[in-house]
Amino acid sequence: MASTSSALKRSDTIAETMPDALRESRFHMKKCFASRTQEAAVVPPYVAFAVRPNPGFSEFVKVNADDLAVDGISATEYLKFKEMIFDESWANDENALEIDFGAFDFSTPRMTLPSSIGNGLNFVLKLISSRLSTHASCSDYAKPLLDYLLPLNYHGENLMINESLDTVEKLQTALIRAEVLVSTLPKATPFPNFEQRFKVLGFEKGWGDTAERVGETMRLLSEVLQAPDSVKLESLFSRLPNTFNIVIFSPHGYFGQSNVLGLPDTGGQVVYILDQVRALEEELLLRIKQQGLAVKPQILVVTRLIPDARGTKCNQELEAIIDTKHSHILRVPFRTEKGLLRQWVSRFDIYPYLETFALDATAKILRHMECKPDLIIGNYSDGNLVASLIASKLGITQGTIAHALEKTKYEDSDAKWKEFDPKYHFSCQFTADIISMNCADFVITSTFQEIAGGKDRPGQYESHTAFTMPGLYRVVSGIDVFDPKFNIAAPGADQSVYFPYSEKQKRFTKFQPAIEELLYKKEENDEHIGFLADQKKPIIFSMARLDTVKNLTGLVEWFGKNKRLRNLVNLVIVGGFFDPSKSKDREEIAEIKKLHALVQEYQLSGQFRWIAAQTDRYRNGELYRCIADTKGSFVQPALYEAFGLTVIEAMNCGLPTFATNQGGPAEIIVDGVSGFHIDPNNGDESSNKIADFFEKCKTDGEYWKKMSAAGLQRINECYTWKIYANKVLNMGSTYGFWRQLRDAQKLAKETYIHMFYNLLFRKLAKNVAVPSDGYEQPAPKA
Ligand code: UDP
Ligand code: LCN
Repeated sequence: MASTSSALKRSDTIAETMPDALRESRFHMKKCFASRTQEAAVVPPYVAFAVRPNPGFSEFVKVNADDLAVDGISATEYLKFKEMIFDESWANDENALEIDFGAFDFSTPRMTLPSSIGNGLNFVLKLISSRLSTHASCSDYAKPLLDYLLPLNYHGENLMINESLDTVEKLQTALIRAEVLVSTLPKATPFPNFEQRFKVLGFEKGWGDTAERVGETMRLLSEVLQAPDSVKLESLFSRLPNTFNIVIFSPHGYFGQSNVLGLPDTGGQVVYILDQVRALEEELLLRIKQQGLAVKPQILVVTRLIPDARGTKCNQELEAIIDTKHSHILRVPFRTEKGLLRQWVSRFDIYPYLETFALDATAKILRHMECKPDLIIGNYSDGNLVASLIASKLGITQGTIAHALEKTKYEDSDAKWKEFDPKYHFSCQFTADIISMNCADFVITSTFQEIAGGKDRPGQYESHTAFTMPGLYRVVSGIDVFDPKFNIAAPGADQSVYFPYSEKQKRFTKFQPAIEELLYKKEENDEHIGFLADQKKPIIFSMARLDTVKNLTGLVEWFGKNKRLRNLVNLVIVGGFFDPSKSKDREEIAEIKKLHALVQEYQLSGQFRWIAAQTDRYRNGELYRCIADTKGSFVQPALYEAFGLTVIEAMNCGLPTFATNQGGPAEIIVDGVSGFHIDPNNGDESSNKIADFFEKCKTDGEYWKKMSAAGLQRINECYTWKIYANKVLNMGSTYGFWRQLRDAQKLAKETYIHMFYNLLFRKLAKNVAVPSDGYEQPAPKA
């Protein structure tokens, strides 16, 4: 725990200040414990505290109840106190298995400023420039960069430089000559016109499509070779022709393009991955064109093939991704010795299949792409594990994404793992998570809080810093949130679907009659119940899966209770089914029943419309805009939301948005500037905040438009897929070089991880039951 120990060295550590404070002021101590203490383990005569003075920092102290002596303790000591409560003999076992990934990172410089968390790329670029300058006195200071450029190729054809430029000096001299040549040409001269003259100097394709672009790229490289700096390095890495083929793993759920949203384990992650692919392909095509190459990029989303596909296309092996030219979904079935599994399996039960899936997927990917991918990205625990296995086997740069890690969702999910394991198999999942976090060259996150949390709540990654599963293993250093592998690249919303209500000529008018019915038709049917008597009122709107955490029932209750709000607006929600017997999900059934009860209790008839879950994103886009036409707003009331795609969809459509202050939306929206935060645990305050807004809109004719425009401005500045794709491709390129610079260290860590995987994960995965029937035999090989 490199970061934590550096935090402990500060002169105002809790351990140092607490004894005085205890003596002097009970008030201050109470305040300290109440606001900063995450956990306390009482093992008389000690009380051990895990204290979190700031996001990303933790300290551990023990207080002796007899004499109030306070001592700082290590993570190991603290975790042992905690274990005493759950499994005393394990806590006292001198040989209990302890995992310390940090031990392999001692030579990796760490960031120290909390404000740098999530901006690892920037830091790594600085590290690379200092590495490349350290040996500036000797001639081969930039050798690692040359060694990286020399093998660049596409299907065996050299790119950028050929083997004649095998020393840095030769490269520098040739660059000067080539720059002179290029400077004599008109800027727009196409590369093929001077390709032959370039070849003679040792240069190949890939520098640019025109003389101007080629000249710029050469100048960048010359400047980096002379004196590297992080800005020039980033520009250079964004131009290198090193990424053409990308594989994204997302095995769980129903991964498809239609009729899948709302099926078990299938939500915003699928929307995210598909939009991500479109954005990455667009950016790749642009980069390839600017590199002057005629290469077809390929992006494959590799998921599970489900023979019992429930009316989806999840039983198709290959499916082209809509609105892309070269990207596909490749589905690979789960295979056991009994055959190919036909049915869907929950993401919690998925672990026994992943190793064989990774093997089979590798063969299919290599056959489909006819080469190794350049970049592998995993999604969620299962996808990340598979990505790690394949990336380390093939030696490929790896990024991971985890939209919502499970560990923080359940209290004491680590210490009580034995209780949870029969249903959730957290022993497998948390093991898979720390394996892939440590394997990954870079981690893509959507928000800062996902990494390091907020004032009161630890981040999803932060919760893997030190934890214990008594009887299994104790992690004293799982991941460090100051590791420069962490990057924030927030997703966007597809702007060809979610665009402002005011762009009249683009509006999907064909949906408007159906939407008019959806919102206002008095008769109830399978798609909508309830009705809106006063159609002139603005609508407050929400759309989500009908999970407890999404809190749609909370919103309905707030509305029901707030007369002022009910007088100002109507409420429309989209989610779930109306008939609880149609659902198989316990949580959803409870929410459906609760919604019906709330409609009765608060007599919402005439002011509330409930629309069933929707699957057509084009119609949904127009629905958001129709709500904007009523001068309404979007409300996202979740108890916790990891990111919140609906928030940015609504803001893209120009809907002023109120969203939960618990999780990602608190970062997406600047409260009172580009929308509003609401507290899901304080319904009265939240519903009054919404009512205040609509009252103000009545007196200030411009207020609604002002907030709508401010939301859009926020989106265009920070939350677009273009920004995302650019960042992620720069990560792939830069971390690809960085891993090469740290080859020996990476190998040592990989060996440790491999041992951990082999000795532990495989055994745990074997303990997860697989269905006894429901298999089919694979087709004989052609
Ligand atoms: N969505 C939908 N129909 C519904 C409910 C949600 O198409 O009935 C879409 C919504 O537009 C968004 C995604 O599902 O694109 C939900 O993503 P979000 O990040 O808000 O939540 P998640 O479901 O991933 O927790
Ligand atoms: C999963 C979630 O729970 C949402 O908060 C995210 O918006 C979605 O994935 C996409 O990242």
